Amino acid sequence: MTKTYKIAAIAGDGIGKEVMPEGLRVLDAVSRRFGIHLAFTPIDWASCDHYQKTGQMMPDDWREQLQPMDAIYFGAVGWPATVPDHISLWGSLLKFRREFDQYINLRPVRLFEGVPCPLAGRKPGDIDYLVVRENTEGEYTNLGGVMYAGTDREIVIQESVYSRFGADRVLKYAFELSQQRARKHLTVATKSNGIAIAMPWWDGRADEVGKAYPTVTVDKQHIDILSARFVLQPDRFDVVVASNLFGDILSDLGPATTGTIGLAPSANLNPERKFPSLFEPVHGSAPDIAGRNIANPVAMIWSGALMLQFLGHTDAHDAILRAIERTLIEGPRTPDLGGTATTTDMGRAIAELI
Ligand code: GGG
Repeated sequence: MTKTYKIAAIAGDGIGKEVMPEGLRVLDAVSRRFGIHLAFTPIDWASCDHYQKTGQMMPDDWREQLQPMDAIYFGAVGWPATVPDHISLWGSLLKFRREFDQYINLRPVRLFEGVPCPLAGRKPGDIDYLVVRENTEGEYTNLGGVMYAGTDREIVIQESVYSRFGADRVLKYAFELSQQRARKHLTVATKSNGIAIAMPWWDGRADEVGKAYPTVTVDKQHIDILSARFVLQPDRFDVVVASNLFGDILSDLGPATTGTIGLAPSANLNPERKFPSLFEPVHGSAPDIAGRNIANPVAMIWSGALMLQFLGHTDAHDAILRAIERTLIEGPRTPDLGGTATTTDMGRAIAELI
């Protein structure tokens, strides 16, 4: 009997609500073509609207509702500004990542044909790498506090946390991924000259874990020069592994060099499949363009392709990628790509090519 995949569809906030229908449109087209059974459960919580109605981002039984799902398809979180960003993020996305142990955040960066590159002289093929971001610890913690609040002696402490368990598993994942690729090259993002305890330790874990992968070449780069090389020499990169904050920044910078972050997808993975994994665009809720139906739906659609690939349907993933590639060459294009098309126009065009 054909398996039916249970997918939670959480649009969230801002442009999440506009790109989600296009992601679902393409998933519907591809599932019909490949005979894949997807059963979507639309969810309106994990949103600031829900917070404004109830005082919390998610219901108390969110875990029970999502645990039976095979995957979570997520739009964006954060907006309107009456809900502070740290409340919306910690009340939804960061909860999913931690409590469902989605410790890998895989973020492909690729320059497509037909998309003007802001870096002079770069062509498709020159920018094609994967950012592997540690997704459950590092600089993203809520450990710390404020002393002498409101006085001129005010002190704020925010701890970063790195565990051997956490570092080793993301490094192992990145080495294995690098080993499967043609170039077999791994860049380890560090800042061991400045962050003088945690980052030399992180580099040491990379050395230790890397012993099992002798075919992978490794270079460690300080985050500052690494960021400059994303712009100046993007062809140096194949797989880049980074702690949570460094990975977050690099995976916005990388797509910006490919023309628009509106193209960038991501997969928040629990590789052991003990918990559902979550697939979402890299971009956020984009209040500046929300409500105008002009957001680029490609990141959402490509994230859906990553979801199908993770569920074992590489053929369906490839079909979506081909449809995206053709649309980026032939149009229609949203304004971030220099066009005048709507989110819906672009989503429809990609779905029609499936
Ligand atoms: N679709 C992703 C989203 O809503 N991102 C909001 C955001 O600020 N994310 C931060 C993060 O990925 O850690």
